[in-house]
Amino acid sequence: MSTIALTREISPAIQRAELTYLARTPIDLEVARRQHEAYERALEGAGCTVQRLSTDSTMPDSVFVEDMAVIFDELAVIARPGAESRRAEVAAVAEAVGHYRPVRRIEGPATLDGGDVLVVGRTVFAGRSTRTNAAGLAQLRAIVRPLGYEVLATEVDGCLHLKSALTAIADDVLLANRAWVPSADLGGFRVMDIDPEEPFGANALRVAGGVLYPATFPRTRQLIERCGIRVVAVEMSELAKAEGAVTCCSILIPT
Ligand code: CIR
Repeated sequence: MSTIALTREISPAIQRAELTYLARTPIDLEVARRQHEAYERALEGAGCTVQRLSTDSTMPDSVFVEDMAVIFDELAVIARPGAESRRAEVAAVAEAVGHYRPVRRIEGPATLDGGDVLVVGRTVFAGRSTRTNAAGLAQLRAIVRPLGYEVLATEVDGCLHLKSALTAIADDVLLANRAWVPSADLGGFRVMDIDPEEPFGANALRVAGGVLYPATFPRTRQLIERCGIRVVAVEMSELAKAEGAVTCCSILIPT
């Protein structure tokens, strides 16, 4: 089995990226591009084949490709981003994903961002956030429940997306900042809590043999490693200024 990692160029307009919880600070485009390339190399190092989509200045947030689609074994759900400024990003991602999976779409007025959906085996954690509304969750559930997925919906409170607060680091282990998903039903999963000094540390990207993880959270990194999980550290400091993290910058498609 091989995995396609769909990525997307950083827009020259990244300075105009959507911000919800952070104040705007200048992003060094060259540094951001270098970090993004290193991220792509790390994905290749983990055995993925990177397929990078192009962008333009009408799509400031296009690098955060994860928000456009959610991949299941059987199909892909094409999102309808909660931020109107991001809706132009959908078309090219849907087209690319359509080469690998049949696609189903979230239809307006429902909204859903891919960053609010975490698939772990047959369990789907789905967050209601400033981007994903109840209708979006209902459409997602209607698409995947007949396929045998259990959807556990939760409120996201205090961060942008569900995956800012919750990701998987192994088949049966979640990494969490529970302060941002206080009412979440975490199923029967083991939960590793982030180090309290690193509130943004719950976003890890699972790839073959380990996780890609931001270099900026050494305390949580140690906790993950103590669990016997291999961590490949990546620099995400520039894209973090646009509220991006490691899962946001790719869509992984097992083929
Ligand atoms: C946004 O606000 O949509 C972007 N500036 C950041 C998106 C990050 N995506 C993610 O967490 N999945």
